[in-house]
Amino acid sequence: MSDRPMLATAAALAAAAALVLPTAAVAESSTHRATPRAGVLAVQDHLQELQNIAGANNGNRASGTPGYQASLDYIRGQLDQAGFTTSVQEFPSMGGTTYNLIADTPGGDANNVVMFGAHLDSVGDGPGINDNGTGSAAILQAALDYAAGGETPTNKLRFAFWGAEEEGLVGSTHYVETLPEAERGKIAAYLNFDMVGSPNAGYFTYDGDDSDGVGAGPGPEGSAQIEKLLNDSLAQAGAPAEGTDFDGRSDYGPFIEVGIPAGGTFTGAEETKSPEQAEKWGGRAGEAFDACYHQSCDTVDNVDTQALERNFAAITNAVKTYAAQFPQP
Ligand code: PHI
Ligand code: ZN
Repeated sequence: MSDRPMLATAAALAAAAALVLPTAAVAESSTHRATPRAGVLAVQDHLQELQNIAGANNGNRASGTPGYQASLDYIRGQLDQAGFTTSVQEFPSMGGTTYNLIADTPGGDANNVVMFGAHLDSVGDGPGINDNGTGSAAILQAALDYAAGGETPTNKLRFAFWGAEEEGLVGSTHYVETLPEAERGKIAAYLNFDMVGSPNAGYFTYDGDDSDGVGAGPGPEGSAQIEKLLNDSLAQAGAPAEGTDFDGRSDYGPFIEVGIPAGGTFTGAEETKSPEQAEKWGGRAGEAFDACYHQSCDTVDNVDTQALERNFAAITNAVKTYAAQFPQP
């Protein structure tokens, strides 16, 4: 492609945006950089954008609010521009209406779909940047980076941004329950990312093989392989992971309930980091992984960049690996 039409488009976009955006938002907005960034720097740009959105909308991005709508519009715009096929699924929650955003690669085998999901809603008390701007921004950028590579996947990739997780996994439950049985059978795997930049980070992968022997049993067949792939990535990044039980506290719950293999990573919420964990991962023993969990202080300052970077590396590796083949060889 010659650079002339690209420049013209960028100039037109900038001009159009300047008309509608307040000056403060323009200054920090990633969408107005001359050269959009890639990788974890771009993930951080998305987080800043979500923070700005909350700031302009009563300090939160809770499902059913204008801050949620603006978050969805932002992410959808990025994916549309990169050539994904996006759709919005409406559903009721808490007496109102809210939405899931679904984005598919145009290519890939529609009978073998590998899904990556994150909840996009915050609680009402804060901007929800670690919970779960991090998971949303990380899978968004993994999708954009994959698309920029120009490869056609063997399996179709589907990225889901769930609404109303904080109201009880409402969006992901609605998606799975309304999916016709034949469509369910085409979903080879579901990978979930909820809180992947906790400020006093732990490194957890969902315990697909029940090797920990605690709480819920193993996930559907294939879950153990997902756990292994993510464990290998985190170990390589210098952060050997522990298991976290498949207890249904995030959006993978509805998927494992219908027998779809699942996995994901997590850096900890309100629980306390043990001395052994602080020894292994650094950080502060006796303190919460995320002391701002579900509070107004869950801002861009509530994110550990190294944890975000390591989890983003695990996500991009899973996208690349499962685009080609699931489970991994
Ligand atoms: N979904 C919870 C926090 C949470 C995230 C718990 C991941 C467990 C796991 I694995 C919330 O959004 O509050
Ligand atoms: Zn939450």
